[in-house]
Amino acid sequence: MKHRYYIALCTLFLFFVYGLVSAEITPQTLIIVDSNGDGGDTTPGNGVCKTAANTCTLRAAIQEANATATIDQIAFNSNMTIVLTAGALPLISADDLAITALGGVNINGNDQANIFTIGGGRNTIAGLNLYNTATNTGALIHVNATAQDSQIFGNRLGTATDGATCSSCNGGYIGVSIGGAGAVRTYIYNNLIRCHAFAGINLQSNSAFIGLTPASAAAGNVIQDNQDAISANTISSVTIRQR
Ligand SMILES: [Ca+2]
Repeated sequence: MKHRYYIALCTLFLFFVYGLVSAEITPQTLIIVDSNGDGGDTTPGNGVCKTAANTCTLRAAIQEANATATIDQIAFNSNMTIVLTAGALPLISADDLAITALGGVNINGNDQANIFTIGGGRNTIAGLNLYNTATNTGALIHVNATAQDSQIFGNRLGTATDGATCSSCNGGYIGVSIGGAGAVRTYIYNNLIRCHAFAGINLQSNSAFIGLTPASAAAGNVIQDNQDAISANTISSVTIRQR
């Protein structure tokens, strides 16, 4: 009898502990990329970044973040070099997503037209090294017409970690392009932007401003404080296309 009482007590205790643990489970908000591979997520939207190789790649992380509203940050577990062998990274359609590194993550565009395309609101790309996209089209980061309040800062755009020379580290056609009249308020600051065949920053918006905030910010883009942002580009530093 005493033994039964003990088992019942233990069972109650286990249910109590389970209740405490399960009550603390919250939706995932951070994805950690742990692989420099380029495979996609096997099941976007299930809250877990996982490729067929049981890894989490940047491509899979973006797919998962696009499909899961609670995810707001993608980070990396170590320095790494990612080569895009499966095409440009997926359009960032999520809102409030920050993709951040601390200067040791390289993304080799492998001659794709773009590495990143931002299409959501309040997205951030920071601390990355991007290079080696096509020399006759596209941009390392393209901010498309549906993007709003994008933040692009602390990146090396056109060189790898070691700041390789332009001849050995191709910046591609454009560093950052802001396309279409719809892109609203793009903040580009404290980036090193160099070695692009066309332009460091290319503004295609009908309402674009450099270094100041327009009185009406509804359709304006702000570009400021770039370190050596535009000096090394061979054709044009900044192009502003009027309406
Ligand atoms: Ca998944």
